[in-house]
Amino acid sequence: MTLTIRRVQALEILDSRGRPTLAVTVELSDGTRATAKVPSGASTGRHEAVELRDGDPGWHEGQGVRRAVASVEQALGPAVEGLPAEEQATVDRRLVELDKTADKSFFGANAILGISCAVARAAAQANRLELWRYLAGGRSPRLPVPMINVISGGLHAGRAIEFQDFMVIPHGFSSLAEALEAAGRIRRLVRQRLEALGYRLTGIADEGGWGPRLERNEAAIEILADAIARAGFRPGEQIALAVDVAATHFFRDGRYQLISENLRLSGEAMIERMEQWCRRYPLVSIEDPLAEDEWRDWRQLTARLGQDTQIVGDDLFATNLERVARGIEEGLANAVLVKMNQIGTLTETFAVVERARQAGWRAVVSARSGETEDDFLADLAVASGAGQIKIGSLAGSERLAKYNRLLEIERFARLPFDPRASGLPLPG
Ligand code: 2PG
Ligand code: MG
Repeated sequence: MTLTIRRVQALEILDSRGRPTLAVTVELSDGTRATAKVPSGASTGRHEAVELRDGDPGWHEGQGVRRAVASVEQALGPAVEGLPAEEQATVDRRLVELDKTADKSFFGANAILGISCAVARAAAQANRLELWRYLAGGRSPRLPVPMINVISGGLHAGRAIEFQDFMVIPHGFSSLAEALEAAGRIRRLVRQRLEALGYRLTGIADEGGWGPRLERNEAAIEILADAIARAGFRPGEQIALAVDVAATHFFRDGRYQLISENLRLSGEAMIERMEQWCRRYPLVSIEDPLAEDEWRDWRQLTARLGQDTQIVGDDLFATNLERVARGIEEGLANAVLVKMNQIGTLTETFAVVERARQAGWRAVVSARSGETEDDFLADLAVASGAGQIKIGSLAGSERLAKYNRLLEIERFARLPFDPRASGLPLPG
């Protein structure tokens, strides 16, 4: 008997920043019920699908999502009721068609994504399949290597420094459990080092990293490289470095405004800085080193660094298939960051990973800076076979839920931890 969608409900809940987001619950014809919770970014790109907020100043300062909740229950939900739950593409297409806009601004990508994910989870549950296995279908699942945030700046840390994420990639380990243990050690050593240098750490940044007010952006990467050495690893050999510059968010009037360093850099100067960092440090992945619409500079940077370094487009592509396709044609990068809520449905998210793969590009499945305890992302990363995941730091239940889910998948599904399969330019 075909499993159909019987009912869709939604609820306004709070995310890791204490801001409203949606939880969507789907009930199927066999009585199965499943819920998905929607993430939310801070450093959002201009080309992302629209996250609908109420704008009512009397409720969460305009950040409420009660209109999106109403859309789910009164328009989108009823329109997918009766559809076959196992036909994700059909359900997603119906949602996209109903919205009619290119950027999902009518009903909101947050409302649409909640339904898309909850339907998948319910269908997996009804089939008694692990979510990653259900989502994988005919794809080859893969345990991803994590990029783990240790130091934060930009919009996630009160703009103490401008570059947003300084991360470690623990790749020289035979299991994810060992890789996480090593990253945890680095995180603690970095804290000790920062305190020894006189920085007072009174809290953590939005993704669980430390957010010290360093005097230069490069200091963050120096401190990371130093901690890796102190932990007894040869930098690069077992643990490599990655950054998310998130450059769009400090680009004004044609210049990258580094207030912490009292500098206003041109695109060319940013490219030179990245080149220098690649020479000095075991930096293997650079995300959004340039602003989202500076295509000429992106092409330049990729031509100069792309051979040995992963160049990831986040705000640049916004998980949008058309933008990724143009980026591939024009050689703007060599990897894509994949965030479900930048585009709004599971089907479109998988299409982006697939397009990247066809082009020989890499893909990094990523959380948002505003997250919930939902661990869907871990299953998505495994199912997509992307090979890389970015969740944030080893702190906060909204991050740990996903790391812990990956540990569970590693242990019980016996998927091997094989960082080489990620396509990352790793040494050796
Ligand atoms: C990013 C993400 C996660 P946000 O820029 O890659 O680090 O941040 O969710 O704020 O866009
Ligand atoms: Mg980013």
